Amino acid sequence: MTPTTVGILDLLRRSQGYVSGEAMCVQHGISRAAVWKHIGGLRELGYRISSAPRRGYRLDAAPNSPLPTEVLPLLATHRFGRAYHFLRRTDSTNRVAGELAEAGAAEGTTVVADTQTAGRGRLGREWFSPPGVNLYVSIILRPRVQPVRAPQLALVAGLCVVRAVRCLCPGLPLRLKWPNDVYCDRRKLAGVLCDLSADMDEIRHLILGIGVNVNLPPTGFPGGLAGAAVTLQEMAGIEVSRPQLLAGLLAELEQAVELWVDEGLGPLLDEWRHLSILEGREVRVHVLGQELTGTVTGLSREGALRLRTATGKVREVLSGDVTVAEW
Ligand code: BT5
Repeated sequence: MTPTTVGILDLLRRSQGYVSGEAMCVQHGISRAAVWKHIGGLRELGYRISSAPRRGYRLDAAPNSPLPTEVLPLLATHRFGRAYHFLRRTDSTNRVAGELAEAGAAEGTTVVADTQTAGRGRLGREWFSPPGVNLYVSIILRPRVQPVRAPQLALVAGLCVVRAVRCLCPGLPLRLKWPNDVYCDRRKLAGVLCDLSADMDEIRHLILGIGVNVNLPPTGFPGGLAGAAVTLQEMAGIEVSRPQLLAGLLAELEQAVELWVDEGLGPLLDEWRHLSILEGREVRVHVLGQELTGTVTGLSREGALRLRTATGKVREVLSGDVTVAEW
């Protein structure tokens, strides 16, 4: 979107009713034909704009889309989202953010896509990323912490998703499944993917990727996910604003990540444990090709999953994939 298109949108937003084409021409030093082109561009992005002879143009509705023009005015952050890259379609926002990070992009740089053609989960799995309905976001982090702490960020991010969702949709039965899932009503609502680039003792950058199912109709999931995945709209019974949810999530993340860098997981642990769906459950954990079974006894201060095995030994797992034997 060009600065002139943004300026025209601003004019429309600030006016209660119609804005004359003439006023737009004068303000931006452009022709009538150019105004028409910019209005067309905004309509293509989903802005509903009426036009009436001799009265001009009126903004009737903005799209429920994480366009920069919708998200940036809502941002309450200092760094997160301040450099904001919106893509209508890409393979994976984590890949794009990774490239930007390699090229030196600042911490907090945020990449958002309306749809992903190769959205990634962990361990080569896929993230279903249809257009027009959900959130797919990746944020570049450069935390000054030891690389061994990096997996903790998935826990921090999951908690931030819960906090941001609660602000817009209070009362939902949101839970966290170690290490990186947000659940609602025993179905997966959101997932977190951290891509780490590090030396032995320093993190170069970390890409924090988050996918949230927002307004997809329940029938929109493919066969394998139906019954296992859930959306906010289905649970809350309302269409949820993607720009508001994203702005809220970025604010939660900026605050929580700063706290985590300074003080570790400690200040966040009680809330996390309270939301954990795994406490006391029989689980199988896949770690580096091995399978551990046992009962979850909690989370360590470092964010490791504590498991009591059949022999009574307590094991701590730093990262892995958990399957619950029985809900
Ligand atoms: C995750 O992996 O949960 C991490 C998902 C991260 C997605 C974001 S979107 C923005 C950024 N860019 C990317 O390319 N990725 C990140 P994992 O724990 O491995 O879970 C993957 C599994 O979740 C899949 O194998 C499916 O079973 C399930 N799944 C896939 N798409 C889903 C969806 N939209 N909703 C719920 N479950 C889904």
